[in-house]
Amino acid sequence: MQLAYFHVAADVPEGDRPDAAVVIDVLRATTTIAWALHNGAEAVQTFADLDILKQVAAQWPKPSRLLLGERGGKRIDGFDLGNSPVAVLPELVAGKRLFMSTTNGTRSLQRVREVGRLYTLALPNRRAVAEKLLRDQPAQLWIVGSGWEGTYSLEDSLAAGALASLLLDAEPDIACVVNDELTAALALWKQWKHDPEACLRQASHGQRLIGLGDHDADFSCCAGLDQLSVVPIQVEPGVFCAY
Ligand code: 3SL
Repeated sequence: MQLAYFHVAADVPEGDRPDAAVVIDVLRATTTIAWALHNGAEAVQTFADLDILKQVAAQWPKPSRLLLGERGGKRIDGFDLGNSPVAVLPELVAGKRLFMSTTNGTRSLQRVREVGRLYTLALPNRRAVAEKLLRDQPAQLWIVGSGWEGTYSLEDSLAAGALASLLLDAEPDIACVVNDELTAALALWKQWKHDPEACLRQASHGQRLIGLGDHDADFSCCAGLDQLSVVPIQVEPGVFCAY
């Protein structure tokens, strides 16, 4: 299994397609997706473009849909929920389709939506995704971060290292690192693995969220390692269901 990490969607090579890809947006889109599916959402349908989201969502029965998302960390006007993983409670999301758009995470997902096997990863479902990959055995795996408006993010790199470290430990003779970005992510994980929340808080997007108000519950949720067994898997373009 060849493992490569790309900091942001724009770094993904054009015209190439791996056997599998994992998209990460630790703060907070892929953490919210994992918790929403764990809490019984029927699916999370992701959009980079807000107008398309609104058109598609309008065709879904109103009682079984929720609009969820943020721009610049703040809930989008008229949407039911922002992008907080602690807000996707079972009593709100169970049985519902969540129509989601976020500043960076859903753009990354859009960039690799043609990949045959596409998953989302956050720290809470890191082990579940790793175990699924070990069963699938893709020859080539892309791990794709979301960053912030095209720039590097510490927290996505931390999670890329966290995933790769499990895969390499499980299969030292088969899994191999093929780019320096992933080597650096592994070093980052080694540095922060005993206190991932501190890393999330130090990250520039962590600082942005702190500047927007109290996000303590979000930090603790997003940093909670290996708590969920859910693997969000793309079942049709942009639509993720629990595996
Ligand atoms: O950038 C994104 O896609 C979001 O996850 C950012 S936020 O944490 O919801 O502000």
